[in-house]
Amino acid sequence: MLLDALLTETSDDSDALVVAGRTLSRHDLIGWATAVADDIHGAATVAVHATPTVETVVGVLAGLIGGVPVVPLPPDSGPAELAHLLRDSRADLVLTERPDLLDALSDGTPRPAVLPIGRSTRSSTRYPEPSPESTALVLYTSGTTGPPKGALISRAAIAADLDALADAWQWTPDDTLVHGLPLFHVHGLVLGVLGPLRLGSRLVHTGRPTPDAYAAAAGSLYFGVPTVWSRISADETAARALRPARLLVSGSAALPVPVFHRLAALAGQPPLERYGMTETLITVSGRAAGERRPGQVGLPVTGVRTRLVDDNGAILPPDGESIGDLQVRGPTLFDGYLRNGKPEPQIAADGWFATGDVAVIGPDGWHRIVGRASTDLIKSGGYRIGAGEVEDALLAHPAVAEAAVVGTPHADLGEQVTAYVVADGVDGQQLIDFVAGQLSVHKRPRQVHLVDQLPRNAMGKVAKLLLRAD
Ligand code: MCA
Ligand code: AMP
Repeated sequence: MLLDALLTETSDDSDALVVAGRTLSRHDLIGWATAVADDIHGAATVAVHATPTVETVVGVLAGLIGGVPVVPLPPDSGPAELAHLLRDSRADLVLTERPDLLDALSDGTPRPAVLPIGRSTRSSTRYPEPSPESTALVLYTSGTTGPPKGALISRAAIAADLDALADAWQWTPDDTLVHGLPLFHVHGLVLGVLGPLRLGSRLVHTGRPTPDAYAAAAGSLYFGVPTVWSRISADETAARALRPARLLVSGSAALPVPVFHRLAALAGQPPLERYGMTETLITVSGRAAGERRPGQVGLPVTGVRTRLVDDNGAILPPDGESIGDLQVRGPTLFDGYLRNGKPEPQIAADGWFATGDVAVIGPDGWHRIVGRASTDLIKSGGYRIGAGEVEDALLAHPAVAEAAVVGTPHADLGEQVTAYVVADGVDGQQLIDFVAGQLSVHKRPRQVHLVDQLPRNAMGKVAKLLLRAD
């Protein structure tokens, strides 16, 4: 059961939840979310406009209590993206304080009903726990081509992952978790909100993940993407303020080795790295009681198995040298992508899922992520961005003839979105603004190179490796 501990807890916790400075007790959170569950009960799927607010936590919890699958909507989604998410997920209800949000929808898009989360009501209805196999969340994530796909995450997968992480990180009700990550991804929402709700720890969400806010929050357990840790490590006062913390956890992208060492020196401990993805949740991690190794992401968590395969599918030895495609299996895997309202399974009959990441596994089981097999998935500030989606957005501009999007190194963000465009009568900033009018902020290219032609291989395919090397 996903939330049994939360919902049967009799002792109140007056500051169980703090989001961007607003505090809710455990009783108030449950009473409010149950009232919203009364309102949404019977909906097929509910979308939650996932601003960094207590309302988002209440809306998501309401879906989980009432057994309605939740689609978190990135709050900065552009109109094209928002229309896709609502149409593809078939959400029949949107929880938002901003009903004007749906004005962005074009005429052809069916309009879901809109409900504000409100504050005045409390309910003590008791709902039966939905089946563990039922969908808790539909998380939209970028593929190499086309618009984002909805990954179906079951209640059982979330429960299994959170319990495995509680074990790996010695995460208990005595912890105060601090982070300021977006509330529409696995990192900020599943680990960062459902984790404290299931495991009973306090949560302080800082609104934004700034070094000052992390330093002021006095937590025992901190989550961040590498860009957050890099910014903290560059701010000596903030980094030193984290010395009393029990555990700093980094994930969603590779943590640069210099940041690992700088935090070790300033905060008194290096971050513990862990690896995962939307489709698998967190599968590999260091251990709170164990060693930390720069550039390595640890060992499979409880219940998860991993292996490396070569291009022909042959299994490679965990010898610390063989580089192969990482596959994972276990109870934390998703149930497929949503397609025409139904799950489209992605997991092989033998239970293994191909992550698309390239890795090395040592004889002692430690994993090192070498990179992604495809150049078409970019990680910028911990956000996963599909090159194809940004290319489609650029190609929608009438002046653009051809577009190729790649990730190029960026000191703060890991990678930045860089576009190579063949166009006539338009400049780079106009194209950046044009993409921003359709997609989320972080999907905008940071740099646009206007070129006469794109490099192509003998098959006519754009040679992206040449562009990345530029
Ligand atoms: C951004 N800006 C731009 C452009 N892009 N301006 C012009 N052109 C552009 N192309 C603006 C922004 O709007 C912002 O403006 C300013 O530049 C700074 O943006 P940025 O450098 O991106 O910094 P930021 O806004 O502070 O964001 C950094 C961040 C953010 C906080 C680290 O990237 C973030 O929240 N990342 C977390 C992603 C995440 O949670 N991923 C987890 C996925 P202004 O200041 O005016 O607003 S789940 C996952 O990966 C798995 C499961 C896992 O393992 O966890
Ligand atoms: P997302 O779907 O946004 O969850 O992104 C998942 C991807 O993020 C993975 O497939 C990896 O490429 C990358 N990733 C997550 N954690 C790490 C990590 N600790 N080190 C390197 N890459 C990571």
